Amino acid sequence: MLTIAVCQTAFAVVNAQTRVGALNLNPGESYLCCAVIDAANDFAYFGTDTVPGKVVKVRLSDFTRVGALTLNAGEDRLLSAVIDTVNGYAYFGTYYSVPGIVVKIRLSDFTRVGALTLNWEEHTLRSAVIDIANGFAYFGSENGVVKINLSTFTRVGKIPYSGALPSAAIDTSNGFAYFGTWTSPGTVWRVRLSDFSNAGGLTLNTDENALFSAVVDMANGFAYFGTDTSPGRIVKVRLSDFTRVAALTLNAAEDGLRSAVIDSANGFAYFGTETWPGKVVKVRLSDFTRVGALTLNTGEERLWSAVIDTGSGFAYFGTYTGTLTSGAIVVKVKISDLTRLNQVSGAVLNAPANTIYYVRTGNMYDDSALGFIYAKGVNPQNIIIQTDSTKVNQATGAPLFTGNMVLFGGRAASKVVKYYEDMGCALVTFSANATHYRFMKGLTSVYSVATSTYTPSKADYFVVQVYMEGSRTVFSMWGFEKEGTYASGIYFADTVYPNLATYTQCFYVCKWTDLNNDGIQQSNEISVVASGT
Ligand SMILES: [Ca+2]
Repeated sequence: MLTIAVCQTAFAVVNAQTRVGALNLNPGESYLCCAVIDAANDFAYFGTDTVPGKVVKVRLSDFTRVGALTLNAGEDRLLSAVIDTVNGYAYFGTYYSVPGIVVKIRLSDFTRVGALTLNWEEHTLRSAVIDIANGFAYFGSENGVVKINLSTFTRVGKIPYSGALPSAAIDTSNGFAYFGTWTSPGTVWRVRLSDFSNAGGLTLNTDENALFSAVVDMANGFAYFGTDTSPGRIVKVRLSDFTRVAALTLNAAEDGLRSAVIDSANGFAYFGTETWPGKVVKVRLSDFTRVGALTLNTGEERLWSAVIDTGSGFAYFGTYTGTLTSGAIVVKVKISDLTRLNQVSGAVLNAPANTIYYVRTGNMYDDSALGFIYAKGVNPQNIIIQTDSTKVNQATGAPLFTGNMVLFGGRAASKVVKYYEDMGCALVTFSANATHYRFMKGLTSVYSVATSTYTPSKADYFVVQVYMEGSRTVFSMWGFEKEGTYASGIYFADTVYPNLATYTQCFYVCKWTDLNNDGIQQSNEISVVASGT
């Protein structure tokens, strides 16, 4: 059941990307040029283009700034970074120092443990990659690629190149690193890691200039380079024979691809733009098409750094901004999910015994709807109540268990539903204004009902939806009022379940009208009024 007084924050959703929130850093923590992530320990680290450089530590789970580390004098303007999550160190490369410096940070206690000064001409370290297994990092300087032995923290050697190398990506499985040049057109330089040799250059086509971002899809054998052009272009390079396969020109005003992350498992890459405000452009790798772009809020501009936590399904973009009174901004973006309703078959109904959690609210209408769904499952499952403090955090509504979940009732009835709506995870959320109840997808109303004519005992509305929280599938049904929630159960049992394979959208908003005026929800009185992904 829902009440009129409910008011909630809505989130911008475009093509299954959602802006979840923004974290404003402190004054002086400006111009985020590089970032690394330690997802297992729940932290990301952003390097600033300031004098001296700073490293800002962000905890991912609650999206808070933990602290900042100010480097030594001369360790200025951090433009590149790599992380060794196995041994617990991050390395940041300086810009504009002559010679260049690589600063080593211990992650466990977030301290600066040393710095390596390169040769005098090896400055402006714009890019870097790491080969953790073999213990080497490679920094792109304005005088070539410099190899560093991480265990001894010493300079090993250099492959000369005259000019800037703004992007880099590494294919450790085949033993190559790739560096993108700041030229017109751009060139991809390949470095063989086994003997640290120049393995050739691939010159791209006209207008494929200034390769400012790069990612590698090791599983499928491709690299993708983003250009600093207007509009931005993404060039796909096949690694097996080191050839240019294709290029994707983005839409107008999707300019200057300064950052990129990849979700190889799900087959997407995300590019951050040099625009005001910034945009995150999503590209599907399987057919190399632009899926869509998420425009961030005013002030969240110039996305020069990014990291991704594919396990939780979030990416984080750092802005190249800052003033005397405000630092840069880290924007959290939910990248998933496009989970289709028909996936409920495998994720819930046919799941092994006792792996699924049905969450009761304690309200008989919600829990009656639970019964309709539960009865369609092939195995016995867990039925819990939301007031069980061993299963649900009573303060936040966060589930305290792993496993897929089925939820009944709206945010006013279920604290778990409220939790997922407020964290930006739920696909369709509830909103009420002065005149309407609304089913929202981000900031967009997908269906609204005038409260002046709303009579739930005669006609009510509900949503059936499925979405992901990281690797967890959440199957959720709720109505504006109890009549709608109850209707969702009978509708699933009678109409959805027998035709589940045909339900290829992520959410369905339905209307029940008491056609025979008996005060009871029959499934032939229910129809879909909106659906989508
Ligand atoms: Ca009826």
